Amino acid sequence: MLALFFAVPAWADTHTVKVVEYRFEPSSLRIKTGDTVRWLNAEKRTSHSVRFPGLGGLESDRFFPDETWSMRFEQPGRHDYHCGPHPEMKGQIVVED
Ligand SMILES: [Cu+2]
Repeated sequence: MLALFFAVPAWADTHTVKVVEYRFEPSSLRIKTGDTVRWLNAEKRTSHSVRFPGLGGLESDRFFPDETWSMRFEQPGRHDYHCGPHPEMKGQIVVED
């Protein structure tokens, strides 16, 4: 039997979180290890960022309406995040094994 291995598994998925009216939608998202999350700014004029206090404060650049920012999750666990300029905007990514 022939087995093939890829750095990025063929089954890895990309999920979209919409940023709209100062909320992350969905605010809680469950994904699999290796999946990518893409944040889409669906606002009319406000820019946002995504910041992970648990990942050493890793923060995206500000992204503007119709722009996206993507990140691939390699480690299982729960990753809480918030918007840099609007810390009251909160979300979480739960990465399953
Ligand atoms: Cu924001």
